[in-house]
Amino acid sequence: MTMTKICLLSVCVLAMVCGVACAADIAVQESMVDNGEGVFTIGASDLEAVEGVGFRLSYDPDYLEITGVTNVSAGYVNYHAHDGNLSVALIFPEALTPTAEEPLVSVAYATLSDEPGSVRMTLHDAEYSVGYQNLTFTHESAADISFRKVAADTVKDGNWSALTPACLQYEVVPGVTIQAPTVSHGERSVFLSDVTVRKYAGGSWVDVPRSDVSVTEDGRVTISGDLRDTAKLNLTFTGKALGDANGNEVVNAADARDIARHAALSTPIDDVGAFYGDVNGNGTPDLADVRDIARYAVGLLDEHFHQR
Ligand SMILES: [Ca+2]
Ligand SMILES: [Ca+2]
Repeated sequence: MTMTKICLLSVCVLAMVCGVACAADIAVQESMVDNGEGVFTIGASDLEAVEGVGFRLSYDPDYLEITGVTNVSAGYVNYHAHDGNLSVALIFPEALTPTAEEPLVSVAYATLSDEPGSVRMTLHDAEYSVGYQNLTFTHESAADISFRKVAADTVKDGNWSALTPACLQYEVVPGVTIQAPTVSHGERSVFLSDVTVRKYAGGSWVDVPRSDVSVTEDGRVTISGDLRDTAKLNLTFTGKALGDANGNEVVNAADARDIARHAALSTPIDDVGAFYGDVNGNGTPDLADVRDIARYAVGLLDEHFHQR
């Protein structure tokens, strides 16, 4: 009994200290999602042992419709979306310490336009409860979510093969953060870092010079030059065909040979070559891939490495 009292007391003290001193944060976790229908998530950090969280999100209702809110942490959710405002209340059956990485809720949306867009999301007036006390903190944060329009995705649509390179093409509005996409196969993944860019300005599409486009090692794409009249950007990220271990734009016996040397003699093959050479997606460029690529090269297998 004494222990319980001490514990309750310490929770209250912690809560009061936290309520004053903590800059607890609730944030929209994605910066880019696809237009049409989809979900983005909201997470929280620096909240300790909370029994409930409430927040309000404002957005542009002319571009975006919120169609539902699902609690992805344990507990119950109530929400109300109206006229560019989404109010959310979460109640946890047991006190929870959310982490920034783990989402609290996922929010389903539909964009009201087929065009790419960017919406400023503002989170307001968060309130949370610790030790059965409501604690409010005046906290407002804003971030832009960009909605991209995907024009082509050979990996998602199943066209990626020995004849068709991995490719993702999409449109965005200027000013958004652009990250080179990764393509995954089995347990490996690589960046599609080869990018070409066009801009829509003055009613037509114009190529952006390669010298104006740079991609950092961690995949951040920067476009320099004058984008003032640009309504939208089209980005095409291209990788290699499946099986093109040596990256020379064709899948043939030379790729099989390089993987065979790598597998048998431990001749180094770079990470990108290892990714594209692993045609069966088991995580290793091995003799099974050598066999499949060799069979493809002589016409026994089709471009998806299936029996003809
Ligand atoms: Ca090749
Ligand atoms: Ca393999």
